Amino acid sequence: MKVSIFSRFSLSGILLVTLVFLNLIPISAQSFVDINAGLPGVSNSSVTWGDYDNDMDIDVLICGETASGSTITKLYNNNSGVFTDSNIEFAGFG
Ligand SMILES: [Ca+2]
Repeated sequence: MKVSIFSRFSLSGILLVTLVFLNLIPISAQSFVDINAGLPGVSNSSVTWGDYDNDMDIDVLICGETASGSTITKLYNNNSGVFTDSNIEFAGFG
C-alpha cells in the first residue's frame, strides 16, 4: 500500500482535515484516492509513519493543534487501512 498524508488548515478557521490517500496504480499513473481515514484535522502539524506494533501495516503519529486550540500528539493504529486511536499519547508540542 502506497499512501500519502496531508493536513490542511483553512485560513477561515473552519476546516481542519487530515487525509490519507492511497495510490491504487503505479506511480506513473498518479491515481490517488482518499481512504476516509477519519483522522483528526490539525493545523501547525507534523505527521510521521512507522509500524509500532510490527503487524506490517504502517501506523501514523499526528502532532498538531486542533480546532479548539489544544495540541495533540497521538498514535493511530492502521489495521489494513482502517485507522483507530491507539490511545497512546505523547506530550504535546509547545
Ligand atoms: Ca502497524
